[in-house]
Amino acid sequence: SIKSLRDWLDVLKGDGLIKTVSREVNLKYEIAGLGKKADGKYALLFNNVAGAGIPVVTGLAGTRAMFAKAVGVPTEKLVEAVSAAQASPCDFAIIDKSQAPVKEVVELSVDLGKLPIPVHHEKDGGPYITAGVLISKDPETGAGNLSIHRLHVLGPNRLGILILPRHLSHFYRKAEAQGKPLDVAIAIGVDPILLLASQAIAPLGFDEYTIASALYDRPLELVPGETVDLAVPAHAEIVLEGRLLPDVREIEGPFGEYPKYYGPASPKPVIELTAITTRRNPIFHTIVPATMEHMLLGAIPREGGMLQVIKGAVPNALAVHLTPGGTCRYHAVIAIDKQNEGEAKNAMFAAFASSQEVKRVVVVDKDVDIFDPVDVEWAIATRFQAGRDLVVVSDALGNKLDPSSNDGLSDKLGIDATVPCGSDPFRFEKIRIPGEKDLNLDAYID
Ligand code: FMN
Repeated sequence: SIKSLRDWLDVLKGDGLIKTVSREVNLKYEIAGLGKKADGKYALLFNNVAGAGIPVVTGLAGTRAMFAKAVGVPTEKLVEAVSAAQASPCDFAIIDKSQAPVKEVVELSVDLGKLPIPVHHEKDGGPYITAGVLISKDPETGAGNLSIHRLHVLGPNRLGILILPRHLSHFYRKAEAQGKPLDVAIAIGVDPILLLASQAIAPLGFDEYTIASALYDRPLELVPGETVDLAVPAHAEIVLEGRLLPDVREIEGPFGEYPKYYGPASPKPVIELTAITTRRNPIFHTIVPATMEHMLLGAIPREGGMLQVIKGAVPNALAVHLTPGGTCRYHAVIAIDKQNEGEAKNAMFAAFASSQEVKRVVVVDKDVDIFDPVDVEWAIATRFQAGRDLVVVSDALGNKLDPSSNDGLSDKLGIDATVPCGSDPFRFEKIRIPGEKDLNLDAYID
């Protein structure tokens, strides 16, 4: 199985799922524009980036099938595999610096100008690192954490960062209350497994490195940082080390985000970088915001975590899908094998509880394909009555990047599109033509 970005690029090459661009491309808009065109089809490797000696890759996994290939499971088992990894975490391993490719080049002064950091959207505040896995630790308990954050280049060794109210913000608040900086490291150029693990919706104190190790099916190899008290992925292309400064805020943004709107500019925390370590001839990875690479990274681990929580409440829940039209975050569809009246509503509550971003949940029966928006709408059209089956909760915590929210305060909508228990089964039986599935129309046409 893979253990680095390079391993993954080899797999993509073998499957014809990466194309190389040798023509010169601009960091401003051109890489993002081309990445967007290839979105959901194949990865792009830019070998000739104007003004930069380092190649850029984007679209590492733009389909569920590509993520499943990385994890080594069939596509329909992907969410289950992520969920299982979270349920049975494994130890990581600390290896010696001499064995760690990411330590081939070590520099204690950082000049971000040497990295090929793209500008993605028209109104972005500047170049952004979008595919950095940020490593941090709880300053009190020492528990580790991984998360991805948009990082605005504010100077040669300064990054502005958006920290939504989750685990990193918790650590930062604790450090800041003591007037201390918080050590962080940012790994750029890792494989889809580590990217997926970083997105796990795990309880506070649950180290995502252990979920990654479970997904790799072997201990993820880490190596101590040079200037920070953190272990970093030994096979990353690039690791930036630094610290989140206490009581410092600088303007970060705007930035074109996954809901296809700009996150506004405002004062945000700042990371001061203290070291950069890389492989020889590193490759830089950028995620073009709002592409399927970005959306699925959000959806797959969330679906895995959500399914666990939903099954805890409704054991006969079957599957959950965070739909692309709902930004792969806001709209969930849950299939249940309904046994008791009311279960659909319990499944909704569990979904809302498992992820603060979810604002609409549709619950359907097992004869509905939750990945097919037409089938889901059909269930709503024919099995749902608003007076009976609608749930609305006002003013819960949602997502600040949703422009319809009131700075993150968001209403929650539940739609029970399941057939009421005790209904006449014939009334809700889907029509079917026997043998249709196996008929080959082409064989009949003259
Ligand atoms: N979360 C943020 O708080 N700020 C961001 O700027 C941000 N950017 C992201 C960019 C990408 C490409 C992806 C895939 C996710 C991003 N996220 C961002 C989401 C977090 O990384 C994710 O919710 C993570 O699980 C949070 O981890 P935590 O709960 O352990 O803190």
